[in-house]
Amino acid sequence: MNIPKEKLLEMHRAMLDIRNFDNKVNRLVKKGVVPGMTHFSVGEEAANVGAIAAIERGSDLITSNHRGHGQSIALGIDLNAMMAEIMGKATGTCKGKGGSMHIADLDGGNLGANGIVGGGMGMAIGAALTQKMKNTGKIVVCFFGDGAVNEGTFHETLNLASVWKLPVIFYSINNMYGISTPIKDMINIDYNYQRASSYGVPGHFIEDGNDLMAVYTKFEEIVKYVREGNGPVLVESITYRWLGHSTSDPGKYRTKQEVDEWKKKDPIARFRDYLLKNNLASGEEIAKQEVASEEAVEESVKFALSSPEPTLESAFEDIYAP
Ligand SMILES: Cc1ncc(C[n+]2csc(CCOP(=O)(O)OP(=O)(O)O)c2C)c(N)n1
Ligand SMILES: [Mg+2]
Repeated sequence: MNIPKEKLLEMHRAMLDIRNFDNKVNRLVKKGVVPGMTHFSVGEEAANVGAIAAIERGSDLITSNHRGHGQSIALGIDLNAMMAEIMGKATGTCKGKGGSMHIADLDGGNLGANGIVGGGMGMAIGAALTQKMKNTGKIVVCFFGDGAVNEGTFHETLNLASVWKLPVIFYSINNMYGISTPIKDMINIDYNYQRASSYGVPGHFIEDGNDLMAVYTKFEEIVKYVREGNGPVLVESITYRWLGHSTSDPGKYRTKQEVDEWKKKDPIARFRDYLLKNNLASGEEIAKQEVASEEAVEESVKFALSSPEPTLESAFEDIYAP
């Protein structure tokens, strides 16, 4: 594999930022500094970063779901503005009116996170139709969880995207639970990607979604296929969330042993070992990134804490499109 070193380190850094950022937000929620519900991407870093590293950042588009921190960071959002948004500050990406579940970054190609399970799918195919009609050459990646595949919109949008041959990748990050319900109790097939054939689209499976290189190489292949105008693809990767569904989850539906087993498959440690073993980066370079990432997250907290609250009048702004 011939991936420039700069790109490898960029992916490593993005995974570190996701982990450090979300662990920090988790601590801030517990301290009462962050209001509202938050859903974390810790443990799912490779499944997010590998996919986004294969698209054209700043040009291609994504939609995401309630667990969107990982995608936003992988796409290169400004961490200060993201932390401010999560704290409801005026300097946030949505001027503090969206919070964790509605992070959007239109300049970066992030059409927005979404609190409605399956809610990003209609947006994704609408955006994909625009790209096709305007011949922009851009593609859309629609991120969702394993729990979203039994929503009606999954079937409707996959079908329509297939019929209209839209440039969209439907990407199911399968962390094996929808809140407390195991996926095996929700579907009577082994995996979600197997549904692709019902809609006449190719289905792809990434068995080890904690292997960054496996996710990235599979996505490179899929992105090329979709960009060439061949229509949509459904892809699924298997990973695991280390933390609760949200900050209010006591986690009684799974054992500590199961969580510990998955922690041994840590996507960041594995990629670090891969870089070192193959002489693709030095220990010093990696350590430097680890420190820089922690500093950037601390900086984002300082920025957010010292930012102003939105004014009362701003509640009436940005409601209608000009
Ligand atoms: C339409 C709708 N139904 C139910 C919910 C409540 N809900 C929030 S997250 C979630 C589970 C989603 O599971 P999954 O898609 O696997 O994503 P994960 O949280 O595992 O990343 C549910 C049922 C909702 N937000 N929207
Ligand atoms: Mg899930």
